[in-house]
Amino acid sequence: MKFPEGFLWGGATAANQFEGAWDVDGKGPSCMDMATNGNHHTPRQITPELDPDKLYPCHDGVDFYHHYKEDIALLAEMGFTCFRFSINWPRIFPTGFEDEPNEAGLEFYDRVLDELERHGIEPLITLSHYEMPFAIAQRQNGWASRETIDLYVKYATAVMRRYRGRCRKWLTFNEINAAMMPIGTYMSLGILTGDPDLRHQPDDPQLRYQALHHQFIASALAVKAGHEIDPENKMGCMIAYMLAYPLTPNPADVELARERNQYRNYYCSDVQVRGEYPYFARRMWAEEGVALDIAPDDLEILKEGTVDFYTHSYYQSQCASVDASQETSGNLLGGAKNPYLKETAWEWPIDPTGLRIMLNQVYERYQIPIMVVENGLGCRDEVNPDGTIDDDYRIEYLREHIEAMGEAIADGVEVWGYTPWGCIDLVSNADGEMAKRYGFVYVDKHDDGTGTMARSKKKSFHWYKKVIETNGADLA
Ligand code: BGP
Repeated sequence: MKFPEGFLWGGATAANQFEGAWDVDGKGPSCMDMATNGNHHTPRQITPELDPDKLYPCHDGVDFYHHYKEDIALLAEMGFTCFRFSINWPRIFPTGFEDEPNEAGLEFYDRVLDELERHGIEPLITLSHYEMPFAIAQRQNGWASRETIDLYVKYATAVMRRYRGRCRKWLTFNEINAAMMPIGTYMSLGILTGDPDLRHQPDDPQLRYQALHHQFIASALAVKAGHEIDPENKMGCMIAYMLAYPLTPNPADVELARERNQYRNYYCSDVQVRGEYPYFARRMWAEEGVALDIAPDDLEILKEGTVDFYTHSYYQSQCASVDASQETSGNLLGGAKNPYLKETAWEWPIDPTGLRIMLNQVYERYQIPIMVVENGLGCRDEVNPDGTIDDDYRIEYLREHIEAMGEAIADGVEVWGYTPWGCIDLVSNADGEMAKRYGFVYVDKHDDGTGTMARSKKKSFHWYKKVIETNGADLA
């Protein structure tokens, strides 16, 4: 297996799950700061007022804010050439409505970038990873309001100006297609419906697709601004790729899988890569009872703000079946169980070949460079009495996915790099728990909020170091 010269090897994190220090140095509360902990069976609750009797895992995260030097040194020790992280919007604009950015917040990322530069690690920055200042949700219902576009552009511009020349790869929104599902309503769009259940928000496509339209406009304006601020900036989209297979060769299943792939995966990336709504949008809107309010200049803005590269997360595939009894809601994306695949303890099907398939699908459609910016196995880790952690299951998962990505590259797909998720353990997103870990580095923090935050290397740490050293040649 040979990876291209200069292939970027790294890992990925998100501010709200990682940084902690939620109210330090002038930071305002973000939407996810108002979400309680949960687990696989108990959804996180959105509490517009903080409840002193509840636990808010994002408040402390794993305290990257105070451990960044040590953490980046660990990434460097593994040989990282790229680190994907997000900037915490309310650290820069505490409510979103200020005219001037919070200098102390900007200085934190100066320090992070200093450390990365010292170690020769290239940053890849997500401007908004499931987060916005909570005040925007409260005052104008997040992305439901068109006014949020200006607040985002102000923030994105301030950040891209400040770090001009220090970061050359930017992603406008994490998993922008989360808005295609009810779970995206609060998590991605900052809309307060009054229903506290983060995962099972009321299904209101009109509200979600209109808010998503505002995000598309904001993304296109940020892409344009990024190019103006520094012509060397590469601006990317980020899609949660939900690969759907037909459960059977019944043409009705095949058709359902086609539709799911189009709606869930390509509706958003067609807008961001091609600069226009896809041909199938009209029918989708009609079927979902959606009438978009599109302002006169919007379609031109979308055309002028197309991205330079495509990035995505990939964790699992799913099957589509017209037989309702086959469909389960076990994993986040739903779908029918695939009898050929094993599942994680959190019921996410494990499908490395799916990564090769989807990379080919995306490249065939767009012919622009791709980065796999999230992938990984979320599971429990046991600490041995001597403090070591033998996470062979994680090594196996990653090895098989790297192999599949290598095959896609051999197929001819242009892949720039690989940044597996949660390279240092962090708070899980959908469930808000610590028990579900992804890292090469273990963090001593637990679901009840206890723990020393001490970092230790898992077996996968040493394995990934060797993978990077040999540019993917040694995956053993
Ligand atoms: C993606 C998100 C991440 C992340 C990951 C794993 O959807 O972009 O923020 O957390 O999934 O999901 P979870 O943390 O729920 O296991």
